[in-house]
Amino acid sequence: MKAKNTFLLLLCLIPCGIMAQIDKKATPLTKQLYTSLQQLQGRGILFGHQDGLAYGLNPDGSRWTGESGRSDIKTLTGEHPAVAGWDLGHLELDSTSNLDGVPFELMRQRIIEQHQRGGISTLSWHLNNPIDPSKTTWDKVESTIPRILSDKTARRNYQAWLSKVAQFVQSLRDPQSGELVPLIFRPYHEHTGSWFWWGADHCSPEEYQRFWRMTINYLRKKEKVHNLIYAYSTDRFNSPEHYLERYPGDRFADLIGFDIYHRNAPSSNEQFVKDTRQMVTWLKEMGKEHRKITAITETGLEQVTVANWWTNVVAPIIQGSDLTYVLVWRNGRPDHYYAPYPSQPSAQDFLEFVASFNILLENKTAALNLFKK
Ligand code: BMA
Repeated sequence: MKAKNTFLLLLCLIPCGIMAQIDKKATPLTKQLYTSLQQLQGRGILFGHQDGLAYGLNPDGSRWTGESGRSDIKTLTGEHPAVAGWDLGHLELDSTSNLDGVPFELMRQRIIEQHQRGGISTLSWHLNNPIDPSKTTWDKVESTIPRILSDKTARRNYQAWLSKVAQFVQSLRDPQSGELVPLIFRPYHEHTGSWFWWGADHCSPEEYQRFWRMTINYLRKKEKVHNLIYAYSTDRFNSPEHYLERYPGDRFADLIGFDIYHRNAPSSNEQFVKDTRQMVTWLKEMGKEHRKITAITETGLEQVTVANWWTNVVAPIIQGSDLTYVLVWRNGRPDHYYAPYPSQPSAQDFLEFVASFNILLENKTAALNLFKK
């Protein structure tokens, strides 16, 4: 290409905010998905549900599990969620099921089906503590990250866990084309809080960043994983500086997002909208500046106790936000669920939310052909 043309191309790309993926060797499908998600910004928001394709709640509030082709969102709307959330916790222990009882074989199957329908999957990882694998993700063994960074044996043990993640994501292939399924990988989330062993009180910002970069480098370079889009997601934050305090750098994240839960509704409704709207505004600015796509990577009001929560609380937060997706947490138990199901008090409002606020479920997402070549 002539120098002048290259210059013109650059001129066009920079203001459009187009950013190449951090993994230069990403598979063509992964690159295509990332480009499609960039192009989607401002045009519609994908709706996600954690574990939504693995289990949920019946209209009488009891649990169902493992049924093929079922999800609570589909029962209510006729379509699966556009984004399926999954958690790899306990894969590192060689368990057959994850920490919430989802068999990894079922997860593998559902991720492939989700891809075949034109949808996306995202993976979080509530892993146990690599320094003492008998301790859960919530056990704060002193200085886990500093020890992994400084002690060779600890690092090797941790990297052996990463190899299991690599093996899992590299086992996800479209049976027709044989191509690897692209995924959004979102490790070490909510690290502005301190409830996980990688949280703010348990390592310095610099240690967190080094740990993150080592993790991504190991997956990319040692394990040659090239079907991941990397998501960096905090919990609540009180300024862009706070958000970016532990950010590993533009070469180590593709998507930036945050997790936020609504508690004490309805008295806190207004405050929640105000605070979350502020974070979404900052996120949009940071997304533009760093040329990253953005998402609310986890949210929800437990038991969706406000009947018009979707149109009255979520809608004002996400309007004009340019977010790529919003994911609600799992429908785990009758007292611990975040998505509506038929007969749930907010079910009607959810239908209105989807229809009126450009919320994309399975069908519209498939029509976008996010993986087109
Ligand atoms: C939490 C709860 C827990 C679950 C964990 C990891 O928010 O849903 O029950 O084990 O996420 O998925």
